[in-house]
Amino acid sequence: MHFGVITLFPEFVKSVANFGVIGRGFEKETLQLSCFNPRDFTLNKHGRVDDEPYGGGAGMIMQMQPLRDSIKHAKSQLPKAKVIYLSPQGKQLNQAKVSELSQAEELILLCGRYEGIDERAFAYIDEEISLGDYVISGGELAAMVLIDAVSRNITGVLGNEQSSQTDSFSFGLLDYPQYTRPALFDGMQVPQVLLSGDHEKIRQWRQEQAIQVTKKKRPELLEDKSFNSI
Ligand code: 4GO
Repeated sequence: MHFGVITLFPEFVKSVANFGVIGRGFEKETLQLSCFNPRDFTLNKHGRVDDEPYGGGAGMIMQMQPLRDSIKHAKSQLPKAKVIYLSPQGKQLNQAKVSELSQAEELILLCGRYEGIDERAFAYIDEEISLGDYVISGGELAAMVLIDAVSRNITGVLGNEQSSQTDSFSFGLLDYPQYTRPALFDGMQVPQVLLSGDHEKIRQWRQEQAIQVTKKKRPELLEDKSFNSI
Protein backbone atom coordinates (compact mmCIF):
# COMPACT_ATOMS: atom_id res chain seq x y z
CA MET A 1 0.00 0.00 0.00
CA HIS A 2 1.29 3.42 -0.98
CA PHE A 3 0.01 6.32 1.16
CA GLY A 4 0.29 9.85 -0.18
CA VAL A 5 -0.22 12.52 2.47
CA ILE A 6 -0.82 16.18 1.67
CA THR A 7 0.37 18.10 4.70
CA LEU A 8 2.04 21.30 5.87
CA PHE A 9 3.96 19.12 8.37
CA PRO A 10 5.56 16.27 6.39
CA GLU A 11 8.22 15.55 9.04
CA PHE A 12 5.50 14.98 11.62
CA VAL A 13 3.58 12.61 9.35
CA LYS A 14 6.75 10.70 8.33
CA SER A 15 7.34 9.81 11.98
CA VAL A 16 4.48 7.27 11.62
CA ALA A 17 6.91 5.22 9.49
CA ASN A 18 9.63 5.13 12.14
CA PHE A 19 8.24 3.01 14.96
CA GLY A 20 6.97 -0.42 15.82
CA VAL A 21 5.31 -2.97 13.54
CA ILE A 22 4.05 -0.27 11.20
CA GLY A 23 7.59 1.14 10.99
CA ARG A 24 8.88 -2.28 9.91
CA GLY A 25 6.22 -2.38 7.16
CA PHE A 26 7.70 0.83 5.74
CA GLU A 27 11.26 -0.52 6.14
CA LYS A 28 10.31 -3.62 4.13
CA GLU A 29 8.46 -1.44 1.58
CA THR A 30 5.26 -3.43 2.06
CA LEU A 31 4.12 0.09 2.94
CA GLN A 32 5.21 3.30 1.22
CA LEU A 33 4.72 6.91 2.25
CA SER A 34 5.03 10.03 0.09
CA CYS A 35 4.32 13.48 1.50
CA PHE A 36 3.31 16.50 -0.52
CA ASN A 37 3.48 19.95 1.03
CA PRO A 38 0.99 22.56 -0.25
CA ARG A 39 3.58 25.20 0.68
CA ASP A 40 5.83 23.85 -2.12
CA PHE A 41 3.05 24.65 -4.60
CA THR A 42 2.39 28.28 -3.70
CA LEU A 43 2.92 30.87 -6.41
CA ASN A 44 3.47 33.81 -4.02
CA LYS A 45 6.98 34.49 -2.80
CA HIS A 46 6.06 34.25 0.88
CA GLY A 47 4.82 30.66 0.59
CA ARG A 48 1.43 31.56 2.06
CA VAL A 49 -1.15 28.82 2.05
CA ASP A 50 -3.87 30.47 4.15
CA ASP A 51 -6.05 33.57 4.07
CA GLU A 52 -8.88 35.20 6.01
CA PRO A 53 -12.40 33.79 5.71
CA TYR A 54 -14.82 35.68 3.44
CA GLY A 55 -17.55 37.11 5.63
CA GLY A 56 -15.21 37.47 8.57
CA GLY A 57 -14.70 35.38 11.68
CA ALA A 58 -11.87 33.85 13.63
CA GLY A 59 -8.93 31.97 12.18
CA MET A 60 -7.59 31.33 8.72
CA ILE A 61 -8.65 29.08 5.84
CA MET A 62 -6.42 27.02 3.52
CA GLN A 63 -6.44 28.62 0.08
CA MET A 64 -7.54 26.86 -3.12
CA GLN A 65 -4.51 27.18 -5.39
CA PRO A 66 -1.88 25.38 -3.26
CA LEU A 67 -4.49 22.77 -2.29
CA ARG A 68 -5.57 22.06 -5.86
CA ASP A 69 -2.02 21.95 -7.18
CA SER A 70 -0.71 19.69 -4.40
CA ILE A 71 -3.71 17.34 -4.82
CA LYS A 72 -3.19 17.26 -8.61
CA HIS A 73 0.50 16.48 -8.14
CA ALA A 74 -0.25 13.74 -5.58
CA LYS A 75 -2.79 12.22 -8.02
CA SER A 76 -0.20 12.24 -10.80
CA GLN A 77 2.12 10.20 -8.53
CA LEU A 78 -0.66 7.95 -7.19
CA PRO A 79 -3.09 7.67 -10.11
CA LYS A 80 -5.22 4.91 -8.56
CA ALA A 81 -5.76 6.71 -5.25
CA LYS A 82 -8.97 8.11 -3.85
CA VAL A 83 -8.49 11.46 -2.10
CA ILE A 84 -9.65 11.33 1.52
CA TYR A 85 -10.06 14.46 3.63
CA LEU A 86 -9.81 13.98 7.40
CA SER A 87 -12.32 16.16 9.22
CA PRO A 88 -14.83 15.98 12.07
CA GLN A 89 -17.55 16.43 9.43
CA GLY A 90 -16.69 13.11 7.76
CA LYS A 91 -18.25 9.71 8.24
CA GLN A 92 -16.83 8.11 11.36
CA LEU A 93 -14.05 5.57 10.77
CA ASN A 94 -14.73 2.03 11.98
CA GLN A 95 -13.10 -1.38 11.52
CA ALA A 96 -15.32 -2.23 8.51
CA LYS A 97 -14.18 0.96 6.75
CA VAL A 98 -10.55 0.28 7.73
CA SER A 99 -10.89 -3.17 6.18
CA GLU A 100 -12.36 -1.72 2.98
CA LEU A 101 -9.59 0.89 2.69
CA SER A 102 -6.90 -1.76 3.20
CA GLN A 103 -7.95 -3.32 -0.15
CA ALA A 104 -6.72 -0.24 -2.05
CA GLU A 105 -3.24 -0.06 -3.59
CA GLU A 106 -2.92 3.68 -3.09
CA LEU A 107 -4.61 6.28 -0.89
CA ILE A 108 -4.17 10.05 -0.72
CA LEU A 109 -4.90 11.65 2.65
CA LEU A 110 -5.45 15.40 2.80
CA CYS A 111 -4.64 17.05 6.13
CA GLY A 112 -6.26 20.36 6.90
CA ARG A 113 -4.86 23.01 9.27
CA TYR A 114 -6.14 26.32 10.66
CA GLU A 115 -9.97 26.45 10.51
CA GLY A 116 -10.00 24.06 7.55
CA ILE A 117 -10.11 24.24 3.75
CA ASP A 118 -11.93 26.43 1.24
CA GLU A 119 -15.23 24.64 0.51
CA ARG A 120 -14.46 24.54 -3.23
CA ALA A 121 -11.57 22.11 -2.54
CA PHE A 122 -14.23 19.39 -2.18
CA ALA A 123 -14.27 19.36 -5.99
CA TYR A 124 -10.96 17.44 -5.73
CA ILE A 125 -11.91 15.21 -2.76
CA ASP A 126 -13.57 11.79 -3.05
CA GLU A 127 -14.37 11.03 0.57
CA GLU A 128 -14.46 12.69 4.00
CA ILE A 129 -13.57 10.64 7.07
CA SER A 130 -13.61 11.51 10.79
CA LEU A 131 -12.03 9.70 13.72
CA GLY A 132 -14.82 10.77 16.03
CA ASP A 133 -16.77 13.71 17.37
CA TYR A 134 -13.95 15.95 18.54
CA VAL A 135 -11.68 18.57 17.00
CA ILE A 136 -7.89 18.38 16.70
CA SER A 137 -5.55 21.07 15.41
CA GLY A 138 -4.74 19.40 12.13
CA GLY A 139 -5.61 16.39 10.03
CA GLU A 140 -2.13 14.87 10.48
CA LEU A 141 -2.83 12.90 13.64
CA ALA A 142 -6.06 11.61 12.09
CA ALA A 143 -4.19 10.59 8.92
CA MET A 144 -1.56 8.81 11.03
CA VAL A 145 -4.25 6.90 12.93
CA LEU A 146 -5.84 5.89 9.63
CA ILE A 147 -2.45 4.81 8.20
CA ASP A 148 -1.76 2.71 11.31
CA ALA A 149 -5.20 1.07 11.36
CA VAL A 150 -5.21 0.32 7.61
CA SER A 151 -1.60 -0.95 7.64
CA ARG A 152 -2.38 -3.57 10.32
CA ASN A 153 -4.72 -5.21 7.80
CA ILE A 154 -2.15 -5.50 5.03
CA THR A 155 -0.55 -8.91 4.53
CA GLY A 156 3.07 -8.94 5.61
CA VAL A 157 2.87 -5.97 8.00
CA LEU A 158 2.19 -7.72 11.30
CA GLY A 159 4.63 -10.42 12.33
CA ASN A 160 1.91 -12.89 13.16
CA GLU A 161 -0.55 -12.80 10.26
CA GLN A 162 -3.36 -13.92 12.50
CA SER A 163 -3.04 -11.02 14.89
CA SER A 164 -5.09 -8.46 12.96
CA GLN A 165 -7.82 -11.07 12.54
CA THR A 166 -8.02 -11.48 16.30
CA ASP A 167 -7.98 -7.71 16.97
CA SER A 168 -10.93 -6.23 18.81
CA PHE A 169 -13.84 -5.60 16.38
CA SER A 170 -12.69 -8.20 13.86
CA PHE A 171 -15.74 -10.27 14.79
CA GLY A 172 -17.68 -7.14 15.70
CA LEU A 173 -16.76 -7.86 19.32
CA LEU A 174 -14.21 -6.55 21.78
CA ASP A 175 -11.18 -8.66 22.66
CA TYR A 176 -11.36 -11.40 25.29
CA PRO A 177 -9.10 -10.86 28.35
CA GLN A 178 -5.43 -11.78 27.94
CA TYR A 179 -2.81 -12.74 30.54
CA THR A 180 0.88 -13.49 30.62
CA ARG A 181 3.29 -14.85 33.26
CA PRO A 182 3.28 -15.03 36.21
CA ALA A 183 0.11 -17.10 36.81
CA LEU A 184 -0.32 -15.48 40.22
CA PHE A 185 0.43 -11.77 40.83
CA ASP A 186 -0.49 -9.80 43.98
CA GLY A 187 -3.04 -12.50 44.77
CA MET A 188 -4.63 -12.28 41.31
CA GLN A 189 -4.86 -15.62 39.52
CA VAL A 190 -4.96 -16.25 35.77
CA PRO A 191 -8.21 -18.10 34.87
CA GLN A 192 -7.58 -21.84 35.27
CA VAL A 193 -8.92 -22.72 31.81
CA LEU A 194 -6.02 -20.86 30.16
CA LEU A 195 -3.54 -23.09 31.99
CA SER A 196 -5.44 -26.29 31.11
CA GLY A 197 -3.92 -26.88 27.65
CA ASP A 198 -7.41 -27.79 26.36
CA HIS A 199 -7.52 -25.70 23.17
CA GLU A 200 -11.20 -26.29 22.41
CA LYS A 201 -12.20 -25.26 25.94
CA ILE A 202 -9.96 -22.18 25.67
CA ARG A 203 -11.55 -21.22 22.33
CA GLN A 204 -15.05 -21.51 23.83
CA TRP A 205 -14.06 -19.57 26.95
CA ARG A 206 -12.58 -16.75 24.86
CA GLN A 207 -15.66 -16.57 22.62
CA GLU A 208 -17.92 -16.34 25.66
CA GLN A 209 -15.65 -13.74 27.33
CA ALA A 210 -15.61 -11.60 24.15
CA ILE A 211 -19.43 -11.53 24.24
CA GLN A 212 -19.53 -10.79 27.99
CA VAL A 213 -16.88 -8.04 27.78
CA THR A 214 -18.74 -6.42 24.86
CA LYS A 215 -22.06 -6.66 26.74
CA LYS A 216 -20.52 -4.96 29.75
CA LYS A 217 -18.33 -2.29 28.13
CA ARG A 218 -19.98 -1.56 24.75
CA PRO A 219 -23.51 -3.05 24.72
CA GLU A 220 -24.45 -1.00 21.64
CA LEU A 221 -22.04 -3.14 19.57
CA LEU A 222 -24.23 -6.18 20.18
CA GLU A 223 -27.39 -4.80 18.61
CA ASP A 224 -28.49 -6.85 15.60
CA LYS A 225 -25.78 -9.48 16.05
CA SER A 226 -26.15 -13.20 15.73
CA PHE A 227 -23.50 -15.23 17.50
CA ASN A 228 -24.16 -18.46 15.65
CA SER A 229 -21.51 -17.58 13.08
CA ILE A 230 -18.57 -17.37 15.49
C1 4GO B 1 -9.97 15.56 11.85
C2 4GO B 1 -9.37 16.79 11.62
C3 4GO B 1 -10.80 16.38 13.90
C4 4GO B 1 -10.69 15.36 13.00
C5 4GO B 1 -9.55 17.79 12.54
C6 4GO B 1 -11.37 14.05 13.28
N1 4GO B 1 -10.25 17.56 13.69
N2 4GO B 1 -12.26 14.02 14.24
N3 4GO B 1 -9.06 19.05 12.40
O1 4GO B 1 -11.07 13.08 12.59
C7 4GO B 1 -9.53 20.99 9.48
C8 4GO B 1 -8.54 21.80 10.25
C9 4GO B 1 -9.72 19.69 10.17
C10 4GO B 1 -8.14 21.00 11.44
C11 4GO B 1 -8.62 19.61 11.18
